[in-house]
Amino acid sequence: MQSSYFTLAGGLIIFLLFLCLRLSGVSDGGESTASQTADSDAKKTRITELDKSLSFDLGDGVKLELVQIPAGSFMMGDEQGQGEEKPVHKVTLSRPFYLGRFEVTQQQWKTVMGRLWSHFPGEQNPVDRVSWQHCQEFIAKLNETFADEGVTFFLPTEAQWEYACRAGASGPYGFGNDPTKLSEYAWFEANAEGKTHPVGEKKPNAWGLYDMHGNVLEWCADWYGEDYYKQSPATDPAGPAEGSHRILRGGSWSDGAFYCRSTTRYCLPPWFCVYCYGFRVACTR
Ligand SMILES: [Ca+2]
Repeated sequence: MQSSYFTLAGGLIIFLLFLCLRLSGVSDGGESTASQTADSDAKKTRITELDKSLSFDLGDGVKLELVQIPAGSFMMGDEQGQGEEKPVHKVTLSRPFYLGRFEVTQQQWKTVMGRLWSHFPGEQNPVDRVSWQHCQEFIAKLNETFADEGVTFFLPTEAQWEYACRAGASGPYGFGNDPTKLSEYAWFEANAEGKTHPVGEKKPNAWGLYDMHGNVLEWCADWYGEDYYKQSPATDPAGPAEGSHRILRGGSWSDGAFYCRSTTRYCLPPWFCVYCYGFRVACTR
């Protein structure tokens, strides 16, 4: 009888040991699976491919959409414009790229940079009072965030910007020649009431880009060169090798129609920031 008790106790101990080992194994396996899932989620792409555009998930439900711009050629400059817009010359952009559908908003800026110092309030208003250098910090953070996605963000060159603003049009505006139509496409001196407005409220151009004319002036990558058009390379011009001022394009809420043309060239030192200046980002993939 005593022997039976020992046998029963021994069997029970072996069963409990087996159960412990089994549970331990399940637990290890479970943790491992959860860990693999977390890794997989972390590596999961944060880019959504839409029809001719890319949508980047910046976090907290905030998205950044860039529109596909085809490679191609156009006539850059305006013979009716200011001296620095001449001569009109043929430029070829040899590679397609993506360009922000909208100016970078204050919500996007705050999500990426963590703080905001724009003058005009409004999450969907374009970020303003940012210098060229601030824009580079924003772009560096984007490139860090999407480093594993094969994407490179940058400010557009002024050739890329003008090409995208024209969207195939040859007149002074992306929508044609008639400046009386500018109110349909832009916030500028005549209708902006002295402030920026939420992005995307006006009509887009033929390539689906909003606020290329007006709202905020947009920083471009290039150094400014007054005579650059006289010596510009015909393919993928990127501005002078050095300079003191960076390019801005498109005019702003405070500019008249003439200064919101596709070809108008502004320039300021890269550290300069007031409430007319913002930007949109470009990328290649
Ligand atoms: Ca603009």
